[in-house]
Amino acid sequence: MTRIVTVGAAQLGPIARAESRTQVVARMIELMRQAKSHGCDLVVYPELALTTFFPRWYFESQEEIDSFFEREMPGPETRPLFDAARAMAIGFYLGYAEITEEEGRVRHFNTSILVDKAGAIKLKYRKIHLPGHATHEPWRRFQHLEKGYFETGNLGFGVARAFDGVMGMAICNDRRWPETYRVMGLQGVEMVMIGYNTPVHNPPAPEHDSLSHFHNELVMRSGAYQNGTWVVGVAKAGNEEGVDQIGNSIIVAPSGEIVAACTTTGDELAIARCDLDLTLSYKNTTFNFAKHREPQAYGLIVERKGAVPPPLE
Ligand code: CDV
Repeated sequence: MTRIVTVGAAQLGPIARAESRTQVVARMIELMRQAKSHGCDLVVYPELALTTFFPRWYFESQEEIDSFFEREMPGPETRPLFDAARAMAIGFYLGYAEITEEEGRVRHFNTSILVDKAGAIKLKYRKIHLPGHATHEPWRRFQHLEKGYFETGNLGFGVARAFDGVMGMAICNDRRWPETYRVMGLQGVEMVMIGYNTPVHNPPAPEHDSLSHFHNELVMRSGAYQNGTWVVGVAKAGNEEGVDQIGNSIIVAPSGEIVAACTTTGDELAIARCDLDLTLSYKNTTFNFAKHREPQAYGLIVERKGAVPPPLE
């Protein structure tokens, strides 16, 4: 028996700073309707899908920063998305900025949730690899203040049983790190969903700009293959408030092959019938971790944060 999950990569075009959550949610519901009409079980939206990508601006006022965050999920403006999904019996991955009180203090996370067809939150993830910088850097054409506006996620790379498989999540910059896939791979993940906002221009390394699609595909294809998992990568695309985003949303099979892709820079759905049992061909052979991994021989010092080359002779 095969386990088919039909997935819609629900790419969003630019979201203006003036656009309300209600307007954005209406766009998301329209993509969800299209997905349902094509038989999708699940739609995957981008990172920070409810607003413009606000870390591109330096704000002095914490109140202004907090205006981009959700205090409850669902809240009044996001409930229509949950209601539509439940009415259509379709699940979704949603990225959003989360403000919460934990351990006696206010905390900010870049978060995603996986919601099942009945409207229940099955898994929550908080972004671990925050890119960019913590303080204002006026030399940049635009800011990338994720390290200033969010804390490092504290939920690890967990997985959950849902949609008849083992599902995992990551957010944007996480997709460039092999640990992301491997930690979930070691828990048997069969589908990793990843929302992202990636500008074409990389201010600290403009020589990478022309390679942005190549790198986007490289990391998700290798993460999929090396862990025998489906990967669904979904972008915010187009020119958002003067900053071009790469788009390039893709669905990748456990073979590393791209099986569906968005081709525009606007709201667009790319759909694939993902057979979760295709993961077995990789998990049971080349990447049979129990049989072939040799972690005791790797000489790893796991606590080390940076790369430390051996001393010169
Ligand atoms: N939102 C992101 O995490 N963006 C990063 C950029 C800054 C490089 C990314 O990895 O796509």
